[in-house]
Amino acid sequence: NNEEAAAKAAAVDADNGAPTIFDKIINKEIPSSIVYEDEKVLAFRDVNPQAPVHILVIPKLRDGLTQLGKAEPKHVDILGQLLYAAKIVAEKEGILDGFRIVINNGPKACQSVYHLHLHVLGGRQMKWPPG
Ligand code: D5M
Repeated sequence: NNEEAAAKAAAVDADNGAPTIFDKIINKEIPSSIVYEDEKVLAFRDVNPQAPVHILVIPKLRDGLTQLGKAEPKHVDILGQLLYAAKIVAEKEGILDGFRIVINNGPKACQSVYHLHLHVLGGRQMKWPPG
């Protein structure tokens, strides 16, 4: 029935700790359009852009951060580094006058990849509230 199907889909969508496609991007096993990279952080263009500029900023080491809701005190440094990298990316892309950071956490927020990532969106007039 519908309820069963929905529960099944939600289970698949929820965090199961499995490796994600972002590992392959980090290891350069699949191509991506990299915008910024340092020792800890990688930023690349989203394949399904929702704005003229749509870049994902991720930690190279997932370290349990499948989603923001799993953050612990040990993650505070990398969380700060990700946010600062998002600012560098916005600057590089010329959208410092208006950009948005989004983190989808869990099935109810439409998270689809369970490796923490910040969406950096800009290059158009953004609307509020978001969907
Ligand atoms: O966002 C996950 C995002 O990841 C979604 O916007 C598509 C993007 N994505 C998925 N696969 C790739 C590859 N291979 N390259 C670039 N971007 C990708 P979420 O917040 O989990 O819904």
